[in-house]
Amino acid sequence: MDSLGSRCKIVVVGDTQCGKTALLHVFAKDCYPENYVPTVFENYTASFEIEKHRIELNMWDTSGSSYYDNVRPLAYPDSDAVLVCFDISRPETLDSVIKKWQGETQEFCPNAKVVLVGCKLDMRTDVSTLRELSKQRLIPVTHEQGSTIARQMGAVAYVECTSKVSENSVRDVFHVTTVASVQRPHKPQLKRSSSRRGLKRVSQLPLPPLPGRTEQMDEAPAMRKDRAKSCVLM
Ligand SMILES: Nc1nc2c(ncn2[C@@H]2O[C@H](COP(=O)(O)OP(=O)(O)OP(=O)(O)O)[C@@H](O)[C@H]2O)c(=O)[nH]1
Ligand SMILES: [Mg+2]
Repeated sequence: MDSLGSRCKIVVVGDTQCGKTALLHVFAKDCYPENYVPTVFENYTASFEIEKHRIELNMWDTSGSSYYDNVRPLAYPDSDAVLVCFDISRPETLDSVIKKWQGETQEFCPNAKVVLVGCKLDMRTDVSTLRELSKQRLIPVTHEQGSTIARQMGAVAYVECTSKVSENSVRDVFHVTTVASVQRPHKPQLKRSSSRRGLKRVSQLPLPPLPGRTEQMDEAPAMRKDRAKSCVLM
């Protein structure tokens, strides 16, 4: 946060194709990219209003490719929060969280709040994904596995989302992250009023945010049920 507490820098990391760019596109641009375009670096802006204070979010999208391991650290300085992402349908991407992303974020931004994000929640019940994984005697990452790793790595929260199916689940990720970034000891709780779409998103945020918060109507019932347990604060 800057000295006025009005800016928040969020860096998004995780294995390649785990869903980082889709997450940022849905949140900041209101569009879900069906086609995969590899990232090098990309910046996004949005804003939240918390108790009448507007917080500008400066979000850095990075490449998950090891080819960029030497340039990715350029994104880390002065970050308030790091979203460490993995793909729920690819268990090896959660392994990488421990093997690679935890160490890298600790090394380059030890003071940033870490939120572990399980992307592609919709794929947990996808029949062809389940079939493919079962051939290797695997299953998609469970909620419990994700929250256990989040706890192990000292994350402030574990959140699951699907950029493809639920914009609300994506909003929850940034909601939790922003609140964690601005939180000071003994601060009064924060409240959400309204939100608006587009590059400049303005919303006021509820605390405690999750789990079991009011669900909204633009999701399939199964997804609403999933959202009720999709975030765990550590
Ligand atoms: N089913 C499903 N597919 C998703 C979701 N999010 C992203 N994808 C798809 O997964 C692929 C990779 O997504 P990206 O967001 O580009 O991946 P990335 O993590 O930015 O990858 P790099 O830029 O290489 O690091 C794309 O084809 C997306 O359409 C999701 O929530 N559900
Ligand atoms: Mg990308």
